[in-house]
Amino acid sequence: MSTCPPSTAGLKPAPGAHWFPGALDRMAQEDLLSAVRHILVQAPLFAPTMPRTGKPLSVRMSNCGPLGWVSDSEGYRYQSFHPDTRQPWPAMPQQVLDIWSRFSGIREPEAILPEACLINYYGADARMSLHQDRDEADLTAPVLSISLGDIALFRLGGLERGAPSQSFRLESGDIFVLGGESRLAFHGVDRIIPGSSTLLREGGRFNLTLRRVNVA
Ligand code: MD3
Ligand code: FE
Repeated sequence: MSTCPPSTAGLKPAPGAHWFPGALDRMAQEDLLSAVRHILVQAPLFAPTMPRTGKPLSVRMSNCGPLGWVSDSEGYRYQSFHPDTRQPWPAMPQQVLDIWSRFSGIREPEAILPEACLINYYGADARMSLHQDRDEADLTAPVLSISLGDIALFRLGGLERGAPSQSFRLESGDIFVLGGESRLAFHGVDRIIPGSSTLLREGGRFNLTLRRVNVA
């Protein structure tokens, strides 16, 4: 398999941000989707709620890998088991680990592996409001996102909430890597475009987000 490091390919919308439109061809998307479906049999999508208010998020979630991100009235956290089934998260599939090694920009022999793969599912009306990802102890490792299904209108801002932002149409098969100065950038999903992809028979969008949580 060829390597495609962020320094030599893809677009660079902000320092430390790398966008690889069309990184995965249709066959790779279908193969990854089937791995996701298999995970969701063991670890079904759950409905996260906001800390304090208990208001449901519009996105549904699951995870694979040693740790998974969950949110409920107790707060946000990483934990090793599904909040409803209490079962350990399924292993990260090889396809996901291969994508990390090709696109994360982390060079051998560092071999820093992702510990969490958050699976977000967006139905037609789901959104994700502007936020920072800072629940990880290791904020030096990049975050890698994989889009499958309908197009998302993704917003990438700066290090402060009010900073100017850029909007991207993330399509099925796109990979986005956020490292360096962009690791703590505000970001969100304004909406998806229902019916813009034929990948998911039920419509909507999966986003897989690979993260290092603990300092290696
Ligand atoms: C920019 N997910 O799960 S992925 C999330 O499309 C999340 O589901 C969105 O934000 C989604 O936390 C966006 C792209 C992304 C992921 C992590 C980032 C962008 C990021 C971390 C820092 C800056
Ligand atoms: Fe995020």
